[in-house]
Amino acid sequence: MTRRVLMAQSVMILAACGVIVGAVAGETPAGRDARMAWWRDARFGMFVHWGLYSGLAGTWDGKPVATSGGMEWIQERVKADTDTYAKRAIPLFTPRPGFAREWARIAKDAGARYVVFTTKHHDGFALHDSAVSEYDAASVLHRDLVKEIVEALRAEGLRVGFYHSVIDWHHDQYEYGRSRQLPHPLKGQPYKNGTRDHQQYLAYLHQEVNELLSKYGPVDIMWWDYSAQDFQGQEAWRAFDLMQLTRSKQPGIIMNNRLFRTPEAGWKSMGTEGYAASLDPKYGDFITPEQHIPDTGMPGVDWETCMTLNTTWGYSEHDHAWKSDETLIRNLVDIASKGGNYLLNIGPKGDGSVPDESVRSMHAIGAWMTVNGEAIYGTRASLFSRLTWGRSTTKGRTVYLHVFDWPADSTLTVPGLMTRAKAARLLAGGVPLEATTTAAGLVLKLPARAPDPIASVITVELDGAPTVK
Ligand code: H79
Repeated sequence: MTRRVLMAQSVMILAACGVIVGAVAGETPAGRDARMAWWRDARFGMFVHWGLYSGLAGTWDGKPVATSGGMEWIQERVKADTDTYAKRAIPLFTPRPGFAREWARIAKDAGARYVVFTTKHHDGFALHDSAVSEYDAASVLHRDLVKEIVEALRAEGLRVGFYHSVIDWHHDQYEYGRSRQLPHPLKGQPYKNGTRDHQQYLAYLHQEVNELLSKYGPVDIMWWDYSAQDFQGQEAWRAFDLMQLTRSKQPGIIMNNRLFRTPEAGWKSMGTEGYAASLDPKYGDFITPEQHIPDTGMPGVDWETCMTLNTTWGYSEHDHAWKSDETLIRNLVDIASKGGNYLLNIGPKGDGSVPDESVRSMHAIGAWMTVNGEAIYGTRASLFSRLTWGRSTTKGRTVYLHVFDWPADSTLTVPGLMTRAKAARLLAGGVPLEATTTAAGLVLKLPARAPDPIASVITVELDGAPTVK
């Protein structure tokens, strides 16, 4: 018996006993840091929600389903069974050639370092060519959309993540009656096909994931969605087996915490704001505040805020509540200053094209990042608990000051920063600034006008490791 077989057996025995081995068996803290390094440095990613719901665009029976909220949930919102939904949605899902290259360019131009896209959302429609499903892009369109998207993203040098819903509103063995908290369009109704066997759904789910991790080259992120307090983890998804499968196929992969819903896995409640600032790595690599930025950083916990540009994830023609450039850029800065990542969503239309407003917003972020990206990429959380005029990030002995409110008297104080400054300059154009260390902290003399009305960055090179009193 080889050592490897022995190890595999002991893992199985431990798992069977309910003793869970670490997220990556035998991974040291240094190994984990190395695996997480690119993601921690990236700070900014683009999320894409795109599937059958995109063509419906928030409209059912010729009427808006809502003017706000997630229209990727339209099947659930109108309580349609999967056949009714598919019949209406499939003819409207018409990916035009080259759509993925447009996404990749938008992400690249915005300064995003990675893209996470929906390989399957709750409606159950798979964007790849699946051997275990006929509810997939290959059966319906004779295309492998995952392949097209991955190739386009790689061509732009972007890291690739798969959003994969473990909730499934299509599969005829998915036992939606097992959870009161997880949504299903037919919730409360008896199974039309008599009894269901959730284990059959799980075999299908694992097989789909296996395909996704085997056929498209390296996958950088697996973004699971989602679990409930009353149905999660091993019971609901055979989660530890799913994670082990994922790691065995993609050793360097980074996974979120959504196969679980417990405090140890970073959850406080069923609300998407209900995160806990803790995460045992056996439940995933990062926690996932949704549509919400935590008030403070969380030392020792990796986190990523995912957020929409308007209020829906999947495209809706009725949602015009677009966030301003100021909000988006300041959100990115705020998140970086707290040591997190920003995963910002676009919802392409049924033909794959991206709404003009989204293209414009992503471009505005990119324009800011072209000048100021140095103060975001590869930085760490602020050394200061609160700055009245803006935010700060750090990189070694460099402190970046992101000024939101430019001082009227041209004097900026960084309270408590006692380390002497070797040099200070505006990141835009490199204009040198006078910097003096005083009893109150570092005092900078600024030009009268802010270089950027949204966030102007000042780089301060310190004489030694920063000390803040
Ligand atoms: O994929 C996106 C959402 O569809 C999914 N996670 C992100 C990344 C998600 N699942 N649950 N939730 C978000 C929270 C539930 C929000 C709800 Fe609603 C509010 C469910 C019903 C009201 C938003 C608005 C979804 C449908 C309408």
